[in-house]
Amino acid sequence: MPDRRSDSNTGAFDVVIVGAGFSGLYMLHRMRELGFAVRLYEAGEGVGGTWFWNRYPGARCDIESVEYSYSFSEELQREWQWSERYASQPEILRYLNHVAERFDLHRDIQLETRVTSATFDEIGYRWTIETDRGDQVSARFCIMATGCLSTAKLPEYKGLETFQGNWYHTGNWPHQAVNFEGQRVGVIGTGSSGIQSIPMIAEQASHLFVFQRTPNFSVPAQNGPLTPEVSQDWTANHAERRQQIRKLPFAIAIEHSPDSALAVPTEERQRVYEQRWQRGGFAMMGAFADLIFNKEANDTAADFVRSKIRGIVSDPAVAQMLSPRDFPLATKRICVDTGYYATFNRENVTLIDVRDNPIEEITPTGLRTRDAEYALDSLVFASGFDAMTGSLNRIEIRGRTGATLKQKWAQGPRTYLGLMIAGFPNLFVVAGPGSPSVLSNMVVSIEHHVEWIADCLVYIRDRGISGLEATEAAEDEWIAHVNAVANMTLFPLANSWYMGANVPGKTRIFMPYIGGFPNYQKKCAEVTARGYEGFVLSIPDRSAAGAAQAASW
Ligand code: NA7
Repeated sequence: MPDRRSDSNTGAFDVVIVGAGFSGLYMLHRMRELGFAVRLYEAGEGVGGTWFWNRYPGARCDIESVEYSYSFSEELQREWQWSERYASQPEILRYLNHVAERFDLHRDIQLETRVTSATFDEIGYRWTIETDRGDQVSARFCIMATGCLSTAKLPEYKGLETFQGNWYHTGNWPHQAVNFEGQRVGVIGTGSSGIQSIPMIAEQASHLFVFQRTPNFSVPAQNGPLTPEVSQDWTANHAERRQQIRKLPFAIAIEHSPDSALAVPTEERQRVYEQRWQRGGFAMMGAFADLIFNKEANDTAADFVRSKIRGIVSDPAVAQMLSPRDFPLATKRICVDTGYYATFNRENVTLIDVRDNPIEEITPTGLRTRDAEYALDSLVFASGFDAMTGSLNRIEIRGRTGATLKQKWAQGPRTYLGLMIAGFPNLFVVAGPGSPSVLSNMVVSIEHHVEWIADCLVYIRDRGISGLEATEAAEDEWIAHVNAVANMTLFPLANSWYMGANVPGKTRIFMPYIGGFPNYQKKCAEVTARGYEGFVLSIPDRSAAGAAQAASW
C-alpha cells in the first residue's frame, strides 16, 4: 500500500489513535504497514503510557518480562534481551522507546497533546477529534488506546492544599528521582503500587508510616536476573512459547492444575502451595482448578498466605493487621512483591489501620486520623485509578445520537466484545471493558485487539463501505455473558477496582471478561468469520461529503 501520510496536511486522516502505550504504539505500526493515513495523540511528553507515568520506586511488572513484550516482530524479539525475570519500570520504558524508534513511529505521534473530544458525524461517517492544543482533525476511525489504569485517583480528604511538604501519586510520579532520605514519609494505600514502593521507601525514610485501609494478598516475585538459559530458551522457542501462552486462561505462562483443592489431602495441598510460593508470582493462581470458583477451596489458599504472613512478620498484632480477611484470594488482583511483609519488621516502619480509625484530614504538617496526628515531611498516595472507564469518560465522546459515552455508561460500561459500542460507529477501544484486558497478560490481549481491529479496517476498506457499528442486541447479549461468567466466580465478592468499587459513586459492575483469553479469542474469530456478526455494516456513503471521503478507498 502507498504511504498516505500526505493526507495529514489536510487534517483528514483515515485513523486517529489516542494514547502511545503498548496498545497505541503497535496500533500505529499496524496502521502504517497497511497504508492508512494515521495520527496518534499522546498526553505525555514521551511514549510508554502506564510505564511513562508510574515511575514510583519499585515499580515493576507482575508478569514475567519475556512474556510481557510484543510478539509481532521476529527481529524485535531476537534483538531485545531483558535483564530480570520481572522487568522494572525503567527497563520497560526503555523497551517501548526502543520500539518507537526502531519502527520510526515518532513521525506520526504528537506528544504533550490530550484529546478532549471526539464527535461522530453521521453524514460524513467520520469522527472529529479535538485536543487541548487546539488541533481539530477528522478521521474515519478513532481508536482509543487510552489504557485501563491511566486515570490516577486521589482520595478526597480535606486539607491537602495546606500540606507544607511534598506529595506524590504513584501513578503520576515526577521524572526526577525523589529522595526521601531522612524524611518522615506517609504512604496511603496498600494495593500493588503501595506494596511495591513501601519496601523501597522504607530503606530511605527516617520513618515510614503506612496507612492501610484494606490489607491485600501478596506473594513473592522471587525476582532475580534473567538467566542466560531462560533467555536463550525463550529466544530459540518464542514462537512455540507464544502459541502455548495464548491457549492459557489468563494468557500467562503458569501451570494450571486440573485438581480441586478440596480433593487432595491437607499435606499435599500445603506442599503444592509451598512449591508455588517458592516459584513466585502468579504461579499460586494455578495451584488448583477451583480457587476462583469455590470459597472453601479459596480459603485453603488464603489460609496458606496468611500463615506465611505470620511466619514473616515478627509482631503478631502487625501480622494480623496485614492479613486480608474480607475478600477471597485473587478476587482483588493479587500483588507480587519483593520483601513487602518483612518490611514491617523494620524499626522505622509503622502500620496504621485506617479502616476503623479513618484519615480525617491532611494538615499543614502531616495528617490526622480519628485517633491520632502524624507529623510527615512527604506523603505518597498509592491510592489507585479510576480503572477501565476513567480515561474514556474524561474525553467528551459523542456518538451517532449526540449522547456522550459517559452518559451511555452511567450505569456501567456496555460494549460488544470490549471492542466497540452501540451508538458509536467506527470507534474502537483497545482492551476495553468487556474484554479480558486486565485479567490477562495485557500485551497478549493488546496484540490480539490491534490485529482484530486492523483486519476489520482492511475489510471495510476492501469493500468500500463507510464502517460498522455494534448492534444493541449484540451488546446486550455480550454484557449479559460477561456478567454471567463473572457470577460463576468469586470475583464479584470483592470491593475491587474490577467492580468499580474503589471510586465513590461509580456503578458496581464487573468490568473485565473472565471467560478466559482462548474463549474470547475464539468468539472474536467467529464474529469475523460470520461477516462481522453483531455489527451493522454501513453502506457506501453517497452524500457529497461522503463521496469525497469515499475516494480515499
Ligand atoms: P489499587 O490496587 O486500587 O490500590 C489502591 C490502594 O489505596 C488500596 O489499598 C486502597 O484501599 C487504598 N485507598 C484508596 N483510597 C483510599 C482512601 N481514601 N483512604 C485509604 N486508603 C485508600 O491501586 P494500585 O495503584 O496499587 O494498583 C492498581 C493496579 O496497577 C494493580 O492491581 C496492578 O494491576 C497494577 P481499599 O482497598 O480501597 O480499602
